[in-house]
Amino acid sequence: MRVGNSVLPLTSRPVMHIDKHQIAQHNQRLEASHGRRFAQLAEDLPNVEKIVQQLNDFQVAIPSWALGTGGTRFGRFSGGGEPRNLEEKIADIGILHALNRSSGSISLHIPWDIPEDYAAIRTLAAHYGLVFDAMNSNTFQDQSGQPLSYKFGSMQHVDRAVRQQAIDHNIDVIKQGMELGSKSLTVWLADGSSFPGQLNFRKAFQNTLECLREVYEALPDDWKMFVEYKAFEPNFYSTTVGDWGQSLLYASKLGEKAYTLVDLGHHLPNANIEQIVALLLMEGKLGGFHFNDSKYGDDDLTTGSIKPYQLFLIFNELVEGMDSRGMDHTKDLGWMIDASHNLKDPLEDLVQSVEAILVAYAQALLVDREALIEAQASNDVVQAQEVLQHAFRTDVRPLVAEARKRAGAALDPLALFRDLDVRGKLIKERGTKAVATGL
Ligand code: RM4
Ligand code: MN
Ligand code: MN
Repeated sequence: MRVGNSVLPLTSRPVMHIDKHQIAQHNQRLEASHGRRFAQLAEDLPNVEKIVQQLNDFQVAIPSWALGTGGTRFGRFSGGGEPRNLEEKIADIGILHALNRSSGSISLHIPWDIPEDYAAIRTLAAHYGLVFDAMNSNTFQDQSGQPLSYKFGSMQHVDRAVRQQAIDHNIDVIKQGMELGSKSLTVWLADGSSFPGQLNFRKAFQNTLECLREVYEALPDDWKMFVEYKAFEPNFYSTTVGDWGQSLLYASKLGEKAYTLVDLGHHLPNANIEQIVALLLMEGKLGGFHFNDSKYGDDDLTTGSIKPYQLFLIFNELVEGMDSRGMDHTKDLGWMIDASHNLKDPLEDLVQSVEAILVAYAQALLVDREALIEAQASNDVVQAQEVLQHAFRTDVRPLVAEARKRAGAALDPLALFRDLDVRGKLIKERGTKAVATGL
């Protein structure tokens, strides 16, 4: 339920905010023990300054639909104090960014968060040091007042009029993004079929390609289009952009502004995601990344909560692949968290996800590349494993904390979030019944 969308007048701007003074006080309390742990680690790392700088620069976008309680089709258990509109979502990400200085952008889902006053929204975001990351279109739900239904798909649909509606929506999302300073569009299609025979696969593909082409044509020159794939759900027999091969096929046919987007939860069990990432990077076709973790499918759990080693292995390929192409780690790929917070406080969950991402990134930066190349060249399987696991088993948390400290963020964001009783204050401000738009 959306409760108004206008920019808050100054008098009713959020009272909950974290100031520099509170962060400095918190850091002072932890400084002695942090300093010891960091110094000890730094002693063994000749390139520690570079790594801390890289961690400092790394930013992960937060989706506007991740600030409220997530639900399943069986229920939703809100913890209260959820952001009631786009302004409050921006304020929440502002809190997160103040705590960690690594969440400096927001990714909008249209029509869950339609900005009414672009200039005011941009100003508000800038006030928190935030910019607008990828725009996300939504043709997987019917909206009230929408003339045609997406029940049987959007871009794949047998009816040209439905396809046109999906094209128009995506072009509208691009226009909104241009107003906000975004530079990319993520298209995730729920299109597919749930029963054999329901769909002509070839026609579904061709219809989808034709629609994506029209959207692609509307893309400004300095924009990217991310084609996100997903193995199943909501359709259970076939998905029209079902895996990285299909996504790559669309992206290749569309042109150089189109890329594949990898969402960690969108693979069949045991898929070797690190290999997928390596090959997409090799082809210059990896564009964006959605972080989450899972045990079974698109579980959307906290990043790094189930398979931290896999996350490290993926980052290992990302770093290796980006470096081999001379890519900028912070700018050349779109990084975003795409999780759902069913049990945890969404902000605490996001703090944990960002931390897990930075830890895996730091571990990947520690990998002794020369030793690994040498082990590979001599088929020394044992040594290759040693090299990787040495990095993985290094406790890099002091590096991540040091990067945060230098950026003016909290040494321990979660502890500070709790010490300041951020959620309690948000509940006081917004009430226990506040509901955020999203899934
Ligand atoms: C999908 C996919 C998309 C996200 C939606 C909400 O499973 O991950 O990226 O926009 O969920
Ligand atoms: Mn996703
Ligand atoms: Mn997903």
